[in-house]
Amino acid sequence: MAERMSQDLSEALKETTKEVHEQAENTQFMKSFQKGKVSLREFKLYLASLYYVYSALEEECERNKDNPVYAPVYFPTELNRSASLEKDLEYFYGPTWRREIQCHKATQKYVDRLHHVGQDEPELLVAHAYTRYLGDLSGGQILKAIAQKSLHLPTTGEGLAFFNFPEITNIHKFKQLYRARMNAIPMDAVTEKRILEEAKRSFLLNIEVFEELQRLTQGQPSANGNAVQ
Ligand code: 1FH
Repeated sequence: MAERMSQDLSEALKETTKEVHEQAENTQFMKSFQKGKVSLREFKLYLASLYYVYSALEEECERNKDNPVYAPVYFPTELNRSASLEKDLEYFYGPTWRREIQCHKATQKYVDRLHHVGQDEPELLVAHAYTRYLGDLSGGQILKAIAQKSLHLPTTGEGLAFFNFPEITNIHKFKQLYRARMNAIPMDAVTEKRILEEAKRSFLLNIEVFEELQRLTQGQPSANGNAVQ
C-alpha cells in the first residue's frame, strides 16, 4: 500500500475501509436487500437497530460539539437521523413503537462502543460519524429506492424519512464539504492511524448488526426465547 501519512484523512478513510465496505455489501442481509428481497419484518428490525445506533451516536456528537477533535464535522441540522427514525418507527410499529422494539446484542455492542468513544476517546468519534453519515449520503440513496419498491411504500415518502435529508440541497457538495472539514481536524500521525482503525471497527460493528438481523429473521427464537416481531 502506498505511503499513507501524506494523504488527507478523507482519502485515507475511503481507502482503508474499501475492503470492509465490500464485506458489508456482501452480507446475506444486504445481498437479499439489494435483490429487493427484503421483508417488512426485516426492514422494521433494521430501522429499530438504526434508531439505537443513531441515538447513541448523536448523543455523543452533542457531548463533543465544542471539542476541537470533533467540532468541524458537527452538522446536526443537516445530518441528525434520530428524529426521522422515530417517525419511521411510528409509521411501521404504530404509536406504541417504543415498547415494541428492542436492542439486540450486536446493536448493543455498537451502542456501547459509541458511548465509550464519545466519552473516553472523543478523537475517534469522527470515524463513526464518517461511516454512518457519509454512508447514508451514498449507498443509502440506493437502499431507499429498493425499500420503496420492494415494500410497496407510499410515494409520499412515509416510512422512509431516514433516507431523506431535507436540509441538504446538494448531496455531492455536502460530502465534499464534510471531507474538507474532516481534513481540517488537527491531528498527529498516531491519532490518524487510530481513527482509520476505528473506522474499520465501525464497519465491522455494522456487519455484525446485519448478520444478527439475518439470524433473527431466519425463524430462530431470540435470546430471551420470545418470538421476534
Ligand atoms: Fe456505502 N457506498 N453502500 N456503506 N459507503 C458508497 C460510499 C460509502 C453502498 C454503496 C455505496 C454501506 C452500505 C452500502 C459508506 C458506508 C457504508 C458509495 C459511493 C456507494 C455507491 C462511492 C463513491 O462515492 O465513490 C451500498 C449499495 C450499500 C448496501 C448494499 C454501509 C456498510 C455503510 C457503513 C455502515 C461510506 C462511509 C461511504 C463514503 C466513502 C467515501 O469516503 O467517500 C451498506 C452495506 C448498507 C450493508 C447497509 C448494509
